[in-house]
Amino acid sequence: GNVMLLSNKVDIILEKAMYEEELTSDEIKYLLLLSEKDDIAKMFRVARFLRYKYFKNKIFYYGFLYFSTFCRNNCNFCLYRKSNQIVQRYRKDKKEILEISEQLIASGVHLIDFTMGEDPYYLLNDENLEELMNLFKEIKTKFNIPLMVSPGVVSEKILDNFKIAGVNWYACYQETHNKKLYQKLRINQSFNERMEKKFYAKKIGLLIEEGILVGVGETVDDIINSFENMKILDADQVRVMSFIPQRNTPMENWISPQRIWELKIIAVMRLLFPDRLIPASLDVDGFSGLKDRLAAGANVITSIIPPRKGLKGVSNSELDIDDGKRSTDFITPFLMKHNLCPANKEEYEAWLLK
Ligand code: SAM
Ligand code: MD0
Ligand code: SF4
Repeated sequence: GNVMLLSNKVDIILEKAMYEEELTSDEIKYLLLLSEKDDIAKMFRVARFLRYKYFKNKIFYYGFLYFSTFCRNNCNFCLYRKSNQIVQRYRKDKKEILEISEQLIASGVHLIDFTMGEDPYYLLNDENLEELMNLFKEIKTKFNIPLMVSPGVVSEKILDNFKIAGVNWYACYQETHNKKLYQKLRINQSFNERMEKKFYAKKIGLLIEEGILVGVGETVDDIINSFENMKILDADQVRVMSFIPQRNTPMENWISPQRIWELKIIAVMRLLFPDRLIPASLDVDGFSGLKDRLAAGANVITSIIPPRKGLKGVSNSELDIDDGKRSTDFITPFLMKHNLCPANKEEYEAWLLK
């Protein structure tokens, strides 16, 4: 059986986590601050145990379609902030979006994440927005695939329309739940409004994804505070990403955090939210970062992007895209080698209905 020697504090906490007993903030903090290799390895093992309990060895694939990189905001961490004049922007047209979606679906993704900057072309023009809604409807009826939108903060009416168009998920990351830090990152954006849109989306039956950025000046207590907010939101998918400094932005000279920080947070999220979806994003360290994130308990691979379509990522906007290392063909053999495998369509859709 599963006999654990409860000789020290880490074992006691991990045993509680294994039985899904609620952890105190002190216990969560203790786990986040683990520094011994063996202790961290034990925590990752419990994270994988809980992942297995709810998902067996099945991993979900999310296609990422960043269809407009225009944005009216000026987030200090983001390459695509409005003031960044040196970045080449694009807005994919309807035909391109359809084609790329078709290609992603054929490659076996379980969902497509339609992401944009807060592009005035859509957000300030009802006709263009309606066309976008129609495109989502079309993709939905044609391919019967789960859809996510990541459009930034939008009105309740727009969220209603996404729901009507058949969209399943609204992704909108707070980055931090420390209001002071938030104001430094998402300058001139309302903290409360961004939170409230997620509550609204949840209320009208959309699934929601909440997420945090690390390496941006947060404390351990900020992370614990974010976990509490994720719980209150009842987020269906929760993510953490390490900050990648971007050229020609206010934070370009920051140092990217050591990855063990993100990995420990992934593992603790798995302990706290064992049945939820937790991404291993290809956008942070590309393909080479996948193994560790999966070992820490992630169960969704996000930022799958087809090569040579002129598409970009966000945090590592080009890494591994055009050489095909962000495609399912490349990733599936790697999963199999590590005793994991892509779920089938029905398995993903069964999770959505729960
Ligand atoms: N524009 C929409 C928004 O901000 O909600 C959706 C797309 S936005 C580009 C998606 C996410 O990418 C952000 O919420 C942030 O967490 C992440 N991101 C942006 N820049 C990043 C960076 N330099 N390093 C790591 N993650 C980053
Ligand atoms: C990702 N680069 O999945 C994407 C992006 C937006 N919903 C997701 C951050 O990692
Ligand atoms: Fe715009 Fe999103 Fe980048 Fe902020 S994170 S600047 S809202 S694209």
